[in-house]
Amino acid sequence: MLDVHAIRSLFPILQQQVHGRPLVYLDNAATTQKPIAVIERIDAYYRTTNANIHRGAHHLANISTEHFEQTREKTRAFLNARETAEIIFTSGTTDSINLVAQTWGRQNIGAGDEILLSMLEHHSNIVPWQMLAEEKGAVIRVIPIHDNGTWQVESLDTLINERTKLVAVNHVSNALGTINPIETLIAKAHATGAKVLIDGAQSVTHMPVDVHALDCDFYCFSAHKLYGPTGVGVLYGKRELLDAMPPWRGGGEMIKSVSFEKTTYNELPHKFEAGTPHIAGVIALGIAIDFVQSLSWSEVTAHKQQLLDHATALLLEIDGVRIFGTAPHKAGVVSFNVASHHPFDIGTLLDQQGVAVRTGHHCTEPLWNFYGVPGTVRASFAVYNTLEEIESFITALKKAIHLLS
Ligand code: C6P
Repeated sequence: MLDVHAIRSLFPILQQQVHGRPLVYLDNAATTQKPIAVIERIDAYYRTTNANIHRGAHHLANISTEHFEQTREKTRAFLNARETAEIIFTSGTTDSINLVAQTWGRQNIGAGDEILLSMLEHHSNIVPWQMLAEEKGAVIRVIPIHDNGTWQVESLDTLINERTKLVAVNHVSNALGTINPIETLIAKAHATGAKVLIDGAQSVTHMPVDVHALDCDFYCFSAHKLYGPTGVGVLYGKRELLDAMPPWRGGGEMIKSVSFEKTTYNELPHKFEAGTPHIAGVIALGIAIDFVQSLSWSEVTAHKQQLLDHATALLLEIDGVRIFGTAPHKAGVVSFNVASHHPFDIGTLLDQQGVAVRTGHHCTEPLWNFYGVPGTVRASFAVYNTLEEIESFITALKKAIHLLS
């Protein structure tokens, strides 16, 4: 089994008290905490090798470039992409999705074409497509869900048709934790020639991802949900698609040559990486990937399942609790409301007892419109959470309910 206490000792932030109580951090779907090795790598970069990459002919620039490119190779291996040219560094999942919408999307989506999303999408995987659809006269369609928060898979046969140009869905729902059957969807989409973008923001910490085996066309994630720094994201794309896509942001690094008459563009992946990137952040993502790879996936998923099962069982013992998202396959997320208490009130009272959760719509407003509630309280788990923390959370929740009643 996972040595959770050894893992916890690697995360300095977890050792502190909040409002006089030991911190119980259950807001991991929003962002995970960072192991000391990630924090120290950022510090070491600025202390010893800070220099702009890919341009200097000097020692520090060469070392920084080498370390930056090492993370690209680690990311390639982590996702099992075929080549490093298929790994683009962005500022996060949101940025990765916008990149695809503004390049592949503007090039390939026209009037009357359909973009298929699901009811479970984060705003980051809705709004960029709406903006594109508005500009092009394209149509957004939505995979409906059952009450338990799973896709109505049978609807895919009619929703995916010859007008569907793109299907863009998340692998794991941030709001409910549902693990979606993307393999089935990818096969159906490809059968009609549609491309598939997977929003992997919540999946890369939960399970091994093999983009080659999945055969998805694009896969996006954020470093900060994978124990890495904020401000760094990844876009994986199949080389043939990335090669055919026009660049998006113009500037340094993404060009081969510039004159006032004509500019030619750089090779992949640099074509999509205009300007100075978050060099320290990308290098530290490499350390975050090392951390995740040092753990056993089967132990990580088993541990998170245990946390989820324990939290779910204890929540269901409390009068008035309604859990949203009861899919048979879930990642470590539990979203709930208690009677008519406002989620924000519950969250505030939990915070006062040192328990950090997220409250509100979790950037999935259409989903809460489906359930007819404005939002929920959401607890989300990471490898460093313990069963004792789940119990502290439930004790604090009971106290909060008592104070509100
Ligand atoms: N979800 C949450 O609390 P960025 O902000 O670009 O790193 O990630 C956006 C994003 C996209 N898709 C999914 C499925 C996500 O969960 C998120 C981020 C956080 O649920 C912050 S809103």
